[in-house]
Amino acid sequence: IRILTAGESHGKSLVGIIEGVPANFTIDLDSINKDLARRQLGYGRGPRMDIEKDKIEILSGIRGGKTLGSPISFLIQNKDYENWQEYMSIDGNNKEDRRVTRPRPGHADLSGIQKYSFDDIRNVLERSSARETAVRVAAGSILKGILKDFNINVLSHVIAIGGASVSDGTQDINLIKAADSSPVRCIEKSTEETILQKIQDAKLVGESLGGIFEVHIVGVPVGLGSYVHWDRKLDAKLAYSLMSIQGIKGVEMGEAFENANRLGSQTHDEIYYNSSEGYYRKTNYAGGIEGGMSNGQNIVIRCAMKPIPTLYKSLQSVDIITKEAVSASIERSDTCAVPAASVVGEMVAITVIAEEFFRKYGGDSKEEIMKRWQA
Ligand code: EPS
Repeated sequence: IRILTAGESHGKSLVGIIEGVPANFTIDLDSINKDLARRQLGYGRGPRMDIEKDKIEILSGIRGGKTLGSPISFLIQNKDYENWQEYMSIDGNNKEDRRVTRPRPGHADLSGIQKYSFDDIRNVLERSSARETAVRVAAGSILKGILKDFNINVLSHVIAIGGASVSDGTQDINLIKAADSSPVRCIEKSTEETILQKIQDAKLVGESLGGIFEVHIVGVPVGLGSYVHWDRKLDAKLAYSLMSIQGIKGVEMGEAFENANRLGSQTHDEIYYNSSEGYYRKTNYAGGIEGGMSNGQNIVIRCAMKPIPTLYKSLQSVDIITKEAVSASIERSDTCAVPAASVVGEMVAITVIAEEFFRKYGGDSKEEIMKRWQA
Protein backbone atom coordinates (compact mmCIF):
# COMPACT_ATOMS: atom_id res chain seq x y z
CA ILE A 1 0.00 0.00 0.00
CA ARG A 2 1.26 3.45 -0.88
CA ILE A 3 -0.63 6.58 0.09
CA LEU A 4 0.07 9.97 -1.38
CA THR A 5 -1.60 13.02 0.14
CA ALA A 6 -1.73 16.50 -1.36
CA GLY A 7 -3.46 19.77 -0.60
CA GLU A 8 -3.06 23.01 1.33
CA SER A 9 -5.24 23.72 4.37
CA HIS A 10 -7.02 26.69 2.73
CA GLY A 11 -6.46 25.58 -0.87
CA LYS A 12 -9.16 24.34 -3.19
CA SER A 13 -9.19 20.76 -1.96
CA LEU A 14 -7.31 17.89 -0.38
CA VAL A 15 -6.37 14.96 -2.60
CA GLY A 16 -5.33 11.37 -1.89
CA ILE A 17 -4.14 8.42 -3.94
CA ILE A 18 -4.00 4.87 -2.53
CA GLU A 19 -2.11 2.34 -4.55
CA GLY A 20 -2.11 -1.40 -3.87
CA VAL A 21 -5.73 -2.07 -2.97
CA PRO A 22 -6.75 -5.45 -4.44
CA ALA A 23 -9.87 -5.85 -6.61
CA ASN A 24 -13.48 -6.73 -5.80
CA PHE A 25 -13.78 -5.26 -2.31
CA THR A 26 -16.99 -3.35 -1.60
CA ILE A 27 -16.46 0.26 -0.57
CA ASP A 28 -19.01 1.89 1.71
CA LEU A 29 -18.86 5.66 1.25
CA ASP A 30 -21.18 6.31 4.18
CA SER A 31 -18.85 4.68 6.65
CA ILE A 32 -15.86 6.63 5.24
CA ASN A 33 -17.84 9.86 5.65
CA LYS A 34 -18.69 8.80 9.20
CA ASP A 35 -14.99 8.42 10.01
CA LEU A 36 -14.31 11.83 8.44
CA ALA A 37 -17.03 13.30 10.67
CA ARG A 38 -15.61 11.54 13.76
CA ARG A 39 -12.27 13.26 13.07
CA GLN A 40 -13.98 16.65 13.08
CA LEU A 41 -15.58 16.17 16.49
CA GLY A 42 -14.26 16.69 19.99
CA TYR A 43 -14.70 19.39 22.59
CA GLY A 44 -11.94 21.95 22.18
CA ARG A 45 -11.81 22.17 18.41
CA GLY A 46 -11.72 25.61 16.80
CA PRO A 47 -14.14 27.52 14.55
CA ARG A 48 -12.74 25.95 11.36
CA MET A 49 -14.66 22.77 12.11
CA ASP A 50 -17.94 24.72 11.88
CA ILE A 51 -17.03 25.59 8.29
CA GLU A 52 -15.89 22.18 7.03
CA LYS A 53 -18.20 19.20 6.47
CA ASP A 54 -15.66 16.71 5.13
CA LYS A 55 -16.97 14.32 2.48
CA ILE A 56 -15.02 11.98 0.23
CA GLU A 57 -15.44 12.21 -3.54
CA ILE A 58 -13.92 9.20 -5.30
CA LEU A 59 -12.31 9.98 -8.65
CA SER A 60 -10.95 6.61 -9.74
CA GLY A 61 -10.25 3.00 -8.80
CA ILE A 62 -13.82 2.05 -7.90
CA ARG A 63 -16.62 0.94 -10.26
CA GLY A 64 -20.09 -0.10 -9.24
CA GLY A 65 -19.14 0.18 -5.56
CA LYS A 66 -16.19 -2.23 -5.86
CA THR A 67 -12.44 -1.76 -6.06
CA LEU A 68 -10.82 -2.34 -9.46
CA GLY A 69 -7.28 -3.05 -8.25
CA SER A 70 -6.18 0.25 -9.79
CA PRO A 71 -5.07 3.27 -7.73
CA ILE A 72 -7.97 4.83 -5.83
CA SER A 73 -7.90 8.59 -6.06
CA PHE A 74 -10.22 10.92 -4.20
CA LEU A 75 -10.70 14.47 -3.05
CA ILE A 76 -12.11 16.22 -0.01
CA GLN A 77 -13.12 19.81 -0.60
CA ASN A 78 -12.00 22.65 1.64
CA LYS A 79 -15.16 24.68 2.09
CA ASP A 80 -13.06 27.43 3.65
CA TYR A 81 -11.39 27.97 0.24
CA GLU A 82 -14.30 30.27 -0.62
CA ASN A 83 -12.97 32.70 1.99
CA TRP A 84 -9.37 32.28 0.88
CA GLN A 85 -9.50 32.44 -2.92
CA GLU A 86 -7.80 35.83 -3.05
CA TYR A 87 -4.95 34.52 -0.88
CA MET A 88 -4.55 30.95 -2.11
CA SER A 89 -4.94 31.37 -5.86
CA ILE A 90 -2.40 29.49 -7.97
CA ASP A 91 -1.90 32.24 -10.58
CA GLY A 92 0.38 34.64 -8.74
CA ASN A 93 -2.11 37.41 -7.97
CA ASN A 94 -2.59 36.78 -4.27
CA LYS A 95 -3.38 39.58 -1.83
CA GLU A 96 -0.56 40.31 0.60
CA ASP A 97 -2.48 41.20 3.75
CA ARG A 98 -2.53 37.66 5.15
CA ARG A 99 1.21 37.23 4.86
CA VAL A 100 2.57 35.59 8.01
CA THR A 101 5.95 36.77 9.33
CA ARG A 102 5.89 35.85 13.05
CA PRO A 103 6.79 32.15 13.45
CA ARG A 104 4.98 30.12 16.14
CA PRO A 105 7.34 28.26 18.48
CA GLY A 106 6.63 24.54 18.20
CA HIS A 107 5.18 24.77 14.69
CA ALA A 108 6.93 24.03 11.38
CA ASP A 109 6.96 27.79 10.63
CA LEU A 110 10.57 28.87 11.19
CA SER A 111 12.44 25.75 10.09
CA GLY A 112 10.06 25.54 7.11
CA ILE A 113 10.83 29.00 5.70
CA GLN A 114 14.56 28.45 6.28
CA LYS A 115 14.43 25.09 4.51
CA TYR A 116 12.50 26.32 1.44
CA SER A 117 13.79 29.94 1.30
CA PHE A 118 10.30 31.45 1.73
CA ASP A 119 9.54 34.96 3.02
CA ASP A 120 5.92 34.13 3.88
CA ILE A 121 5.21 31.55 6.58
CA ARG A 122 1.82 30.88 4.92
CA ASN A 123 3.71 28.79 2.34
CA VAL A 124 4.71 26.47 5.20
CA LEU A 125 1.68 26.45 7.47
CA GLU A 126 -0.77 25.67 4.69
CA ARG A 127 0.80 22.25 4.21
CA SER A 128 2.11 21.51 7.70
CA SER A 129 -1.45 21.98 9.03
CA ALA A 130 -3.23 18.98 10.52
CA ARG A 131 -5.91 19.52 7.90
CA GLU A 132 -3.86 16.97 5.91
CA THR A 133 -4.99 14.24 8.30
CA ALA A 134 -8.46 14.27 6.68
CA VAL A 135 -6.88 12.52 3.68
CA ARG A 136 -5.20 9.92 5.87
CA VAL A 137 -8.48 9.25 7.65
CA ALA A 138 -10.30 8.72 4.34
CA ALA A 139 -7.57 6.39 3.06
CA GLY A 140 -7.44 4.46 6.34
CA SER A 141 -11.21 4.18 6.44
CA ILE A 142 -11.23 2.58 2.96
CA LEU A 143 -8.71 0.00 4.22
CA LYS A 144 -10.59 -0.46 7.50
CA GLY A 145 -13.71 -1.35 5.49
CA ILE A 146 -11.73 -3.96 3.56
CA LEU A 147 -10.17 -5.51 6.67
CA LYS A 148 -13.63 -5.90 8.23
CA ASP A 149 -14.13 -8.78 5.75
CA PHE A 150 -11.30 -10.49 7.68
CA ASN A 151 -12.73 -9.65 11.12
CA ILE A 152 -10.10 -7.01 11.84
CA ASN A 153 -11.29 -3.77 13.44
CA VAL A 154 -9.77 -0.71 15.08
CA LEU A 155 -10.91 1.50 17.96
CA SER A 156 -9.45 4.22 20.13
CA HIS A 157 -10.02 6.20 23.28
CA VAL A 158 -8.44 9.15 25.02
CA ILE A 159 -6.69 8.27 28.29
CA ALA A 160 -5.32 11.69 29.29
CA ILE A 161 -5.67 15.38 28.43
CA GLY A 162 -3.91 18.29 30.12
CA GLY A 163 -2.61 16.08 32.95
CA ALA A 164 -6.00 14.50 33.80
CA SER A 165 -5.66 10.73 33.26
CA VAL A 166 -8.05 7.81 33.52
CA SER A 167 -7.43 5.99 36.80
CA ASP A 168 -7.88 2.54 35.36
CA GLY A 169 -6.47 1.53 31.97
CA THR A 170 -8.95 -0.88 30.40
CA GLN A 171 -8.37 -3.43 27.67
CA ASP A 172 -12.09 -4.17 27.35
CA ILE A 173 -13.07 -3.50 23.75
CA ASN A 174 -16.77 -3.30 24.60
CA LEU A 175 -16.08 -0.44 27.01
CA ILE A 176 -13.78 1.31 24.55
CA LYS A 177 -16.57 1.30 21.94
CA ALA A 178 -18.33 3.92 24.08
CA ALA A 179 -15.60 6.51 23.37
CA ASP A 180 -17.52 7.83 20.36
CA SER A 181 -20.32 9.06 22.62
CA SER A 182 -17.97 11.12 24.81
CA PRO A 183 -17.21 14.71 23.68
CA VAL A 184 -13.53 14.08 24.46
CA ARG A 185 -13.57 10.35 23.57
CA CYS A 186 -12.84 9.42 27.19
CA ILE A 187 -14.82 6.49 28.62
CA GLU A 188 -14.26 7.23 32.33
CA LYS A 189 -17.01 9.69 33.31
CA SER A 190 -15.21 11.44 36.19
CA THR A 191 -12.08 11.97 34.06
CA GLU A 192 -14.20 13.17 31.13
CA GLU A 193 -15.65 15.87 33.38
CA THR A 194 -12.23 16.97 34.62
CA ILE A 195 -10.96 17.09 31.04
CA LEU A 196 -13.92 19.19 29.84
CA GLN A 197 -13.23 21.65 32.65
CA LYS A 198 -9.52 21.75 31.83
CA ILE A 199 -10.23 22.50 28.16
CA GLN A 200 -12.69 25.24 29.11
CA ASP A 201 -10.15 26.79 31.51
CA ALA A 202 -7.35 26.56 28.94
CA LYS A 203 -9.48 28.27 26.30
CA LEU A 204 -10.29 31.15 28.64
CA VAL A 205 -6.61 31.95 29.15
CA GLY A 206 -5.58 31.35 25.52
CA GLU A 207 -3.76 28.10 26.26
CA SER A 208 -3.76 24.77 24.44
CA LEU A 209 -3.66 21.20 25.78
CA GLY A 210 -2.07 17.92 24.70
CA GLY A 211 -2.76 14.41 25.87
CA ILE A 212 -2.52 10.67 25.31
CA PHE A 213 -4.76 8.34 23.35
CA GLU A 214 -4.78 4.60 22.92
CA VAL A 215 -5.46 2.69 19.70
CA HIS A 216 -6.67 -0.94 19.88
CA ILE A 217 -6.63 -3.19 16.83
CA VAL A 218 -8.62 -6.40 17.20
CA GLY A 219 -8.70 -9.57 15.14
CA VAL A 220 -5.15 -9.31 13.80
CA PRO A 221 -3.89 -12.77 12.78
CA VAL A 222 -0.58 -14.12 14.09
CA GLY A 223 2.53 -13.26 12.10
CA LEU A 224 2.00 -9.85 10.51
CA GLY A 225 5.31 -8.02 10.47
CA SER A 226 8.69 -9.72 10.71
CA TYR A 227 11.50 -10.76 13.03
CA VAL A 228 13.69 -11.33 9.99
CA HIS A 229 13.61 -7.88 8.34
CA TRP A 230 14.32 -4.86 10.53
CA ASP A 231 12.28 -2.58 8.30
CA ARG A 232 9.19 -4.80 8.40
CA LYS A 233 8.92 -5.13 12.17
CA LEU A 234 5.27 -4.37 12.93
CA ASP A 235 5.94 -2.29 16.04
CA ALA A 236 8.58 -0.26 14.20
CA LYS A 237 6.23 0.40 11.27
CA LEU A 238 3.40 1.43 13.57
CA ALA A 239 5.65 3.77 15.55
CA TYR A 240 6.94 5.38 12.34
CA SER A 241 3.47 5.96 10.93
CA LEU A 242 1.84 7.15 14.14
CA MET A 243 4.73 9.53 14.82
CA SER A 244 4.02 11.10 11.42
CA ILE A 245 0.67 12.45 12.66
CA GLN A 246 0.91 16.20 13.32
CA GLY A 247 1.60 16.88 17.01
CA ILE A 248 2.42 13.28 17.98
CA LYS A 249 5.71 13.22 19.89
CA GLY A 250 5.66 9.84 21.60
CA VAL A 251 4.49 6.35 20.65
CA GLU A 252 4.44 3.36 22.98
CA MET A 253 3.58 -0.29 22.30
CA GLY A 254 1.41 -1.76 25.04
CA GLU A 255 2.70 -0.73 28.47
CA ALA A 256 6.24 -0.13 27.22
CA PHE A 257 7.20 2.67 29.60
CA GLU A 258 5.66 0.96 32.63
CA ASN A 259 7.26 -2.34 31.60
CA ALA A 260 10.64 -0.61 31.71
CA ASN A 261 10.25 -0.29 35.49
CA ARG A 262 8.95 -3.82 36.11
CA LEU A 263 10.70 -7.13 36.67
CA GLY A 264 10.92 -9.49 33.70
CA SER A 265 8.55 -11.93 35.34
CA GLN A 266 5.94 -9.16 35.65
CA THR A 267 6.40 -7.95 32.09
CA HIS A 268 6.01 -10.93 29.80
CA ASP A 269 2.70 -12.54 28.92
CA GLU A 270 2.77 -16.22 29.92
CA ILE A 271 1.69 -18.77 27.32
CA TYR A 272 -1.12 -21.32 27.74
CA TYR A 273 -2.81 -23.83 25.47
CA ASN A 274 -6.12 -25.59 25.20
CA SER A 275 -7.61 -27.51 22.32
CA SER A 276 -10.47 -25.09 21.60
CA GLU A 277 -8.49 -21.81 21.68
CA GLY A 278 -5.02 -23.07 20.80
CA TYR A 279 -2.27 -20.92 22.30
CA TYR A 280 -3.46 -18.06 24.46
CA ARG A 281 -2.27 -15.56 27.06
CA LYS A 282 -4.05 -14.20 30.12
CA THR A 283 -2.33 -10.80 29.98
CA ASN A 284 -1.31 -8.38 27.21
CA TYR A 285 1.52 -6.24 28.56
CA ALA A 286 3.29 -6.53 25.21
CA GLY A 287 0.45 -4.87 23.33
CA GLY A 288 -0.01 -7.74 20.89
CA ILE A 289 3.44 -7.65 19.30
CA GLU A 290 6.43 -9.89 20.09
CA GLY A 291 9.60 -10.05 18.02
CA GLY A 292 8.23 -7.48 15.57
CA MET A 293 5.25 -9.73 14.74
CA SER A 294 1.61 -9.74 15.75
CA ASN A 295 1.02 -12.55 18.26
CA GLY A 296 -2.76 -12.81 17.82
CA GLN A 297 -3.63 -10.63 20.82
CA ASN A 298 -5.14 -7.17 20.45
CA ILE A 299 -2.56 -4.62 19.34
CA VAL A 300 -2.43 -1.70 21.76
CA ILE A 301 -0.57 1.51 20.95
CA ARG A 302 -0.39 4.70 22.99
CA CYS A 303 0.40 8.08 21.44
CA ALA A 304 1.37 11.32 23.19
CA MET A 305 0.28 14.55 21.51
CA LYS A 306 1.89 17.85 22.41
CA PRO A 307 -0.30 20.91 23.06
CA ILE A 308 -1.13 22.68 19.77
CA PRO A 309 1.50 25.38 19.11
CA THR A 310 -0.93 28.06 17.88
CA LEU A 311 -1.61 29.93 21.12
CA TYR A 312 -3.90 32.92 21.68
CA LYS A 313 -1.61 33.58 24.64
CA SER A 314 1.24 34.40 22.31
CA LEU A 315 4.77 33.19 22.83
CA GLN A 316 7.96 35.11 22.22
CA SER A 317 9.14 35.09 18.60
CA VAL A 318 11.07 37.13 16.01
CA ASP A 319 9.65 38.77 12.87
CA ILE A 320 11.31 37.05 9.90
CA ILE A 321 11.49 40.29 7.88
CA THR A 322 12.42 42.96 10.46
CA LYS A 323 14.12 40.57 12.95
CA GLU A 324 12.40 42.48 15.74
CA ALA A 325 11.15 40.73 18.87
CA VAL A 326 7.41 40.13 18.46
CA SER A 327 4.75 37.78 19.74
CA ALA A 328 3.97 34.76 17.54
CA SER A 329 1.19 34.97 14.97
CA ILE A 330 -2.35 33.76 15.59
CA GLU A 331 -5.30 33.59 13.22
CA ARG A 332 -7.45 31.02 14.99
CA SER A 333 -6.79 27.71 16.63
CA ASP A 334 -8.11 24.64 18.38
CA THR A 335 -7.63 24.51 22.17
CA CYS A 336 -7.26 20.74 22.09
CA ALA A 337 -7.32 18.24 19.22
CA VAL A 338 -6.43 15.04 21.11
CA PRO A 339 -9.90 13.46 20.54
CA ALA A 340 -9.60 14.15 16.80
CA ALA A 341 -6.03 12.83 16.77
CA SER A 342 -7.21 9.56 18.29
CA VAL A 343 -9.44 8.99 15.24
CA VAL A 344 -6.49 9.82 12.97
CA GLY A 345 -4.40 7.35 15.00
CA GLU A 346 -6.93 4.57 14.33
CA MET A 347 -6.84 5.16 10.60
CA VAL A 348 -3.06 5.48 10.36
CA ALA A 349 -2.60 2.29 12.41
CA ILE A 350 -5.08 0.30 10.29
CA THR A 351 -3.22 1.42 7.16
CA VAL A 352 -0.05 -0.25 8.48
CA ILE A 353 -2.00 -3.39 9.39
CA ALA A 354 -3.55 -3.48 5.89
CA GLU A 355 -0.14 -3.19 4.28
CA GLU A 356 1.28 -6.11 6.27
CA PHE A 357 -1.95 -8.11 5.90
CA PHE A 358 -1.76 -7.85 2.10
CA ARG A 359 1.93 -8.73 2.21
CA LYS A 360 1.17 -11.97 4.06
CA TYR A 361 -2.11 -13.01 2.42
CA GLY A 362 -1.65 -11.00 -0.76
CA GLY A 363 -3.24 -11.48 -4.12
CA ASP A 364 -4.85 -9.43 -6.84
CA SER A 365 -8.44 -9.96 -5.73
CA LYS A 366 -10.61 -10.45 -2.66
CA GLU A 367 -11.20 -14.05 -3.80
CA GLU A 368 -7.48 -14.91 -3.83
CA ILE A 369 -6.81 -13.26 -0.47
CA MET A 370 -9.87 -14.84 1.15
CA LYS A 371 -8.70 -18.34 0.17
CA ARG A 372 -5.27 -17.79 1.70
CA TRP A 373 -6.67 -16.24 4.84
CA GLN A 374 -9.18 -19.06 5.34
CA ALA A 375 -6.44 -21.66 4.79
C1 EPS B 1 -4.46 23.92 12.06
C2 EPS B 1 -5.17 25.09 12.29
C3 EPS B 1 -6.65 25.14 12.24
C4 EPS B 1 -7.20 23.76 12.48
C5 EPS B 1 -6.55 22.87 11.44
C6 EPS B 1 -5.13 22.64 11.81
O1 EPS B 1 -7.11 25.52 10.96
P1 EPS B 1 -7.39 27.06 10.60
O2 EPS B 1 -6.05 27.71 10.54
O3 EPS B 1 -8.07 27.03 9.25
O4 EPS B 1 -8.29 27.58 11.66
O5 EPS B 1 -8.60 23.74 12.46
O6 EPS B 1 -7.19 21.62 11.36
C7 EPS B 1 -8.06 21.43 10.36
C8 EPS B 1 -8.43 22.34 9.48
C9 EPS B 1 -8.56 20.04 10.30
O7 EPS B 1 -9.37 19.74 9.39
O8 EPS B 1 -8.18 19.27 11.17
C10 EPS B 1 -3.01 23.91 12.04
O9 EPS B 1 -2.41 24.97 12.05
O10 EPS B 1 -2.38 22.83 12.03
